[in-house]
Amino acid sequence: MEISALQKLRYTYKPKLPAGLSGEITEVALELGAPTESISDQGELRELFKHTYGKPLVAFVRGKNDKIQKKLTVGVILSGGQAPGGHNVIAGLFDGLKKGNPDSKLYGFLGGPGGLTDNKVREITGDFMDQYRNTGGFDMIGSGRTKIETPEQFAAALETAKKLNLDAVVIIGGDDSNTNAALLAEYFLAQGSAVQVIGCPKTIDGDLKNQYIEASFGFDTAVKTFSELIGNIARDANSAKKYWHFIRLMGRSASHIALECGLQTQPNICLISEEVEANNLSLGQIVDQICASIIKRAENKENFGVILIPEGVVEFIPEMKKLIAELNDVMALNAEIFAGLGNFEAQIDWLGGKLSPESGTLFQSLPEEIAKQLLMDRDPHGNVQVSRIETEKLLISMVEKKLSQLKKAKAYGGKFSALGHFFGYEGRCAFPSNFDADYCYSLGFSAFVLIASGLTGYLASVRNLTAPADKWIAGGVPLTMMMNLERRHGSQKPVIKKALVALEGAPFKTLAAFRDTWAVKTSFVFPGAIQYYGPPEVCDQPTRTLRLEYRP
Ligand code: FBP
Repeated sequence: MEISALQKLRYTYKPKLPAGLSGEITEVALELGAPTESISDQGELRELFKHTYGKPLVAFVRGKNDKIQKKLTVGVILSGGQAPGGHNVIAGLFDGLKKGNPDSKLYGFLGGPGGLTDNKVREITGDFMDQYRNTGGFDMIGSGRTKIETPEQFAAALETAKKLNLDAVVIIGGDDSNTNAALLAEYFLAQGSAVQVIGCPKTIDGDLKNQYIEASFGFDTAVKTFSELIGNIARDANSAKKYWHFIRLMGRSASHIALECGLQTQPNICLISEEVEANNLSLGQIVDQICASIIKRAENKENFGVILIPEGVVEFIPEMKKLIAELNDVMALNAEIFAGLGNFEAQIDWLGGKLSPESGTLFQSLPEEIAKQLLMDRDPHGNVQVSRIETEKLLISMVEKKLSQLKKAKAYGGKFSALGHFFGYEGRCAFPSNFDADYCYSLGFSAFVLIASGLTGYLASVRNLTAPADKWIAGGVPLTMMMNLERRHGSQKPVIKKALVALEGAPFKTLAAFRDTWAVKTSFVFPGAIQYYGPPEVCDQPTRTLRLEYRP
């Protein structure tokens, strides 16, 4: 198969490692911190994670490590949505294992966590690995969203680990997948098994972060890819001067992606779901805000613009949130009946009277396509699949309606022509930026060191990310340290806390300081495509979010 010139060149890219991980492998040692606590619910979590709770933070330093050359057999899983750099996590893990001991083996579980429970696996050899270095995508071994939750699934995972003689499993995933990693680590120990479990923080959504995890991998490349596209659209809008572009951006719950793209491109409007919720905004109020900018710009003869919409916003508008929660409950409680209803009309008939009066009225008022999308299947973690709800179209139709009313009342005299876009899949498999290529490789290498050092129930961590890569600080964070109890499917469950956009944080405050100007005055910035070769200020810059959070 012919490959592109860029891919060929990327194969030769040597990811940068933090100083603590480069040099002689026998000199990568561990520095242990004090015992840790979970973020809340300490008593309950200590009880639930009897074997893994309270472990110390770990940093890698130069020093003697007599365990590092042990021969190991490890299995790796890519879990959940694709994120640029996943292949480099595997590359870092593979190279670490082979550096430690050339006889160590790495297996890749196929198609996500289901590969572990169903023992679908392939060995990762050097030749196979080399075809995927510094490439995007998860196609090397595939991914999946299977949640390991039943006793049978846990037992099947242990069975596979025994059959393959595994020393450890590495789970590359987001908050839900790493919650699973924590449960699996605990389960193995409770069953008297020595199989270790290590997680790596992945998700373009950027919501798996905290004091010790500065960013999840994939976010950097995805936001740079989306920002390039948004910049191109903004320039087209500024050239043609005839369209308003409503651009929905992936990110499920959190608005980190929209916020970062907003900071990079300076659109007229950038909605932030967390702010919508905090201010208790209704759909109508959001539409009013958008119309205010359209009207002001029309007065300046600028009948064009760019609006960024986080895909999760529907779940943060209190009235929509209530409706979705009611639909979730009704659909979950009557799953079989609901699945048996032939079509949308039958679903609507059946739903009649099952929603509260307010939610029923709101549901009726939605365009048919949106109502249908709200009734689509939930994901295995019980989430509504927001990537399939076309909020940009909903907002366009509501804005059109409002503007035509205003026109009749002579309160608006502009022209309004809108186009909808959705960016998500475009950015999830891009060639990882140098940042993600280096970060992911370092995470994979860190996972190896944690395994070789005999640890379990840890998330690989690489910090100080706004500094050059050799100054990064690698180590591990106990998974239980990031957990709390949350209500899921009607009962309290231990989960890793999702990081939403902090309204008191520097990235949001920066957007808030400028957006009133951007709403009226054309202020677009055009970031251009990710560059892989060239000066570091062009190729290796971390996101604005990271720089604002860690280098104010
Ligand atoms: P992860 O949290 O698993 O990384 O996935 C994130 C995401 O890309 C969301 O931004 C998006 O809503 C969702 O996956 C789409 O899911 P799917 O890939 O199943 O269509």
